Amino acid sequence: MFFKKNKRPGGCISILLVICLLCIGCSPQEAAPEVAGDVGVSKDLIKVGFSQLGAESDWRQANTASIKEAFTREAGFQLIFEDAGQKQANQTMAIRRFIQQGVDYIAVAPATEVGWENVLAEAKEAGIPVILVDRMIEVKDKSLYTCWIGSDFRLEADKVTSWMEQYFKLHDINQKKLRIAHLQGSIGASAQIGRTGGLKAAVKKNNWKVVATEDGDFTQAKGREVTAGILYEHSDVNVIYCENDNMAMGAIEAIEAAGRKAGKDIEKGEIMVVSFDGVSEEAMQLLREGKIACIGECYPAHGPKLRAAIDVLEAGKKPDKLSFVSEGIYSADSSITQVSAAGKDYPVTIITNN
Ligand code: GYE
Repeated sequence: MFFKKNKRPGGCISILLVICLLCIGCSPQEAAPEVAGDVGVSKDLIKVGFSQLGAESDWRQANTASIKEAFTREAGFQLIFEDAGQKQANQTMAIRRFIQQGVDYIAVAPATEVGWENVLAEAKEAGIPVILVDRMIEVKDKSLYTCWIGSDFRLEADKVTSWMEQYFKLHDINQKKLRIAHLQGSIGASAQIGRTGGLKAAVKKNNWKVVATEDGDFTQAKGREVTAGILYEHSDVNVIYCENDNMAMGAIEAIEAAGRKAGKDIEKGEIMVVSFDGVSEEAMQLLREGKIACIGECYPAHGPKLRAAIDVLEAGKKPDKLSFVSEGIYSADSSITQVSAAGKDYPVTIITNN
């Protein structure tokens, strides 16, 4: 079931607000920089409140940019953007503000999977459809959200571990000698849960050994900090499985600061780094240099799909409940051309210098 659009009295309120702001000699943009398209707002603009969980990674920044690009005034939208600084409590407050503001739609990129029942029940009560972007939530009552757009994080991980398995076999690497360090993303986030689940399954299947598991919170700084500690305690670590590229960048900084080398030749003492996203040029450059061995792609540009879902709702129809984006896997190493995950084969995109 999905909710009917709530026709808001907010248009008049917005016009009054603009007039007041002009009267006190302050431009509306200055007063509310994160409200796009509010100058001379027309009643016809569709008001969308978007609660972004933070700005922790390059992926996140690309995601934010895509949403801001899709929801412009020219396209007929007034976007109210709120950044929660990676705190779910801030997202709850943002959603409550959106409800008070009488938005037509609420979009949320949730920080963690649990803890959404109350605030989403309030949105439901107000008749405002909630669309989830990127991460999933765990709620018994699925009618608390209208639809979800995002990635299959477990599948991403299965592709990366399939690449690792093949690499070790093909290059005669003794898998009994693997000492894996695991850098997890923010605990409780779908991306962390899926990517951790994929590694755990591969560890079990192949009898790999994980010597350290740390929360790197998806940031470069934390990735660097925890890797430095891991290398200090476990000098035999030869693989670092990072749940995103920013943590991988931090891990590589720590590897180099410790006088070690990030690379695939683990028999010669290099440390193999694998990760996820493939969004920033910096990460792709590290991939070309062989410092990151492979990256499971995570597609960030959800703006157009979110807009398409709202268009469907505007037309009085029901969008698909779950909408997965399609993703691949990248490496600069040409020895592995495809991976298999969940019973399917996926080509590896070989990244070269050209
Ligand atoms: O992979 C990571 C980010 O939820 C898909 O969150 C997202 C993840 C992404 O911070 O870089």
